[in-house]
Amino acid sequence: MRHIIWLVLLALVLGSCSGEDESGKDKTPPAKPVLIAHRGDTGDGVFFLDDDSYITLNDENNGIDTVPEGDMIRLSWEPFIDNDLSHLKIYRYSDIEPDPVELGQIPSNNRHYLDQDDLVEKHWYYYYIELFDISGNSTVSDTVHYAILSKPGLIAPENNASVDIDAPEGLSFVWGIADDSIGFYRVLLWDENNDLLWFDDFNLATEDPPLSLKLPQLSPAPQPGSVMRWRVDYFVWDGDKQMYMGSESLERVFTVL
Ligand SMILES: [Ca+2]
Ligand SMILES: [Ca+2]
Repeated sequence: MRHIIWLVLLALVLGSCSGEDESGKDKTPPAKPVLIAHRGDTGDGVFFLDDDSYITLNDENNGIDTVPEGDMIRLSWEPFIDNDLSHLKIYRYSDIEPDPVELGQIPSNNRHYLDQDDLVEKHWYYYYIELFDISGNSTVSDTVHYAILSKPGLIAPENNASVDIDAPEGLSFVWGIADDSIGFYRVLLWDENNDLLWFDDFNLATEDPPLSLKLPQLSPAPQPGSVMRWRVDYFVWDGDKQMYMGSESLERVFTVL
């Protein structure tokens, strides 16, 4: 008898804590998922999360963005907090497809989603997710947006080149104009540890293509044999949206002689 009383008490306690109804089914939806808006780009420096804490922006933590691998948009979100989660659905709409489209469904332990559809350049795409728990309850997130541009084509140095950065003429990064908009280009250089060694912005004025930027003397000087990775990002301001549209070129590597 004592066991039965304990079991009844236990059931009452569990029921009142976990949002179950009389049938024992979980009715508590997940906490609202938080998508990460575009915070800026690699090279922009720090982004303040609140008054006291900031992060240095990189390709991983800058929120919704494009990627070097293709004409894609990568969506990311804050870690989910519920422990009874199952999966999430990703939705997208835009000016050219105003009704939200379900892009797919992925397990809830993912931190990113890569939209690899045929995205149209200079169109703003809006995304939100719906997060489900194992009982089928769901909660919809906020909405974030981004627009991609065409990618700059890299010209020199060739991929996998061996480069003497101490040569008298130095090392110039050379690329082609991405489109006919008035924007700016950012050349980015990383070392093998994925640390950003150098970047510089190139504001297009009247230059004829191809465009180029010369690598300055780095301190400390890269060791011979070290492998460097570089690419060129391209940005065009959208006055209506008050943010940049962006693209990231394919990445190349070279070895320091
Ligand atoms: Ca639940
Ligand atoms: Ca970017």
